Amino acid sequence: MTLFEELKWRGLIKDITSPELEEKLNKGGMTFYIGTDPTADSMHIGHLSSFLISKRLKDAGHNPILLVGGGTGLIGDPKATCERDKKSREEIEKNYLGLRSQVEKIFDFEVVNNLDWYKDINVVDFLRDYGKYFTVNYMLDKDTVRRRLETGISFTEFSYMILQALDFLHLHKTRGCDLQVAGSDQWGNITAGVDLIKKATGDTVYAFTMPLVTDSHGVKFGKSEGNALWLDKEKTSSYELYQFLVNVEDSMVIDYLKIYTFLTKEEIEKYEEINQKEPHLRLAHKKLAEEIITFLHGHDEYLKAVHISESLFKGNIKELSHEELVDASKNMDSYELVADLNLVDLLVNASIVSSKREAREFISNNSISLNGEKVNDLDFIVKKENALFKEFTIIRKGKKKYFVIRHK
Ligand code: 545
Repeated sequence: MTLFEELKWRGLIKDITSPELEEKLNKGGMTFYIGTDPTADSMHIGHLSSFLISKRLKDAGHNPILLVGGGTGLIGDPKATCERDKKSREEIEKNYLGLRSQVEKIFDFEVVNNLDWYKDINVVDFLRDYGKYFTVNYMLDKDTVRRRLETGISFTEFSYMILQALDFLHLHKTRGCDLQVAGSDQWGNITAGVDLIKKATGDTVYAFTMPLVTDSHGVKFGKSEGNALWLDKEKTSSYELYQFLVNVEDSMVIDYLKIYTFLTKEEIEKYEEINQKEPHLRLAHKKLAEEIITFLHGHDEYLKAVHISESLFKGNIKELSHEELVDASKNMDSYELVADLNLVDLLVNASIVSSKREAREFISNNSISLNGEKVNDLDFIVKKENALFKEFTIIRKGKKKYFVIRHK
């Protein structure tokens, strides 16, 4: 398969600016860029898919530039619904530094900051030299703007596309950048750049976008969870990532292998076959988790996540290290205990059961374990001194439900 055929097969191509891009992509040697605004100090799993494309293009002989929008982050890409809350310059700077170090660590690509070339442009030059290339009609025609005319869009966010277009022009002039890549929501901003470059230099440049990654109900990938799935393992542990990935829908797991891993077509088709024959083994899910966690945090982190998951499944809580317990407990409902308390009251207070009667019932029929040991003594007292590391009492209710009691 050519690169373009592979990107198509993986479902990574939604819109392209012109058909000749296919041949240029297959030939290699293009300088391209993908940008991200510092709306947080870490990317989350929903942003990974488009950034992985930059590695696919680099591996195919293209030259990547990653842009973190220290400048555009101060303006705010207009959202579909409403005006963004303006973040302080300090917060944008903190997010910029966090995001920059994250993308440098995950992708060993050069990272540029568009604040670097905005800060030297004064407002008169901006309006004269760049504003001249944009008619208001053109800008109103963009979906990103049109959909906000009802609720109102500030001049700040209205101008955003000019800045993103300016970036593409700047990178084209200074780095020979001829290609921008992004998720499909960026089509308007990207084509603004393609058009600006045509007007300002006469050159033809290219872009393609990838489809938004969702689950089978159209919910953005990683958003079905309550908490966001961050690529920073201090925010989202490898174990939490593992739990999410091994539980994605069967109908979607093969598509996710295409989008989120570097497995070959043959390897993925093998998993497709196994997944149809023996879905209960969840081998495709485990491979998805292994590939993503290993890519992000290294194989040891993946092995740790598997160890935690297997220990909890078997109920061997005592073999978990303190760090593993911290990670495992992030996925559990938790309750804080400030003094020793009998088990029946604790189960009720922690909403593990709905009544004292139910508590006695669960305890009597052996459905409650503490730190891996069955407890069926109705007068049992839960004590800090018996807690794991004097900190955790892990309560298992039946086979699957875990709760963490944190002893203060
Ligand atoms: C700014 C200046 C440029 C080129 C691009 C930009 C950023 C772009 C944008 N991109 C999105 C983004 O998300 C914020 C959270 C990321 C930590 O807003 N105007 O910054 C997302 N992008 C990745 C994909 C995207 C897009 O980072 O392109 O489609 C999500 O998958 O929404 O010169």
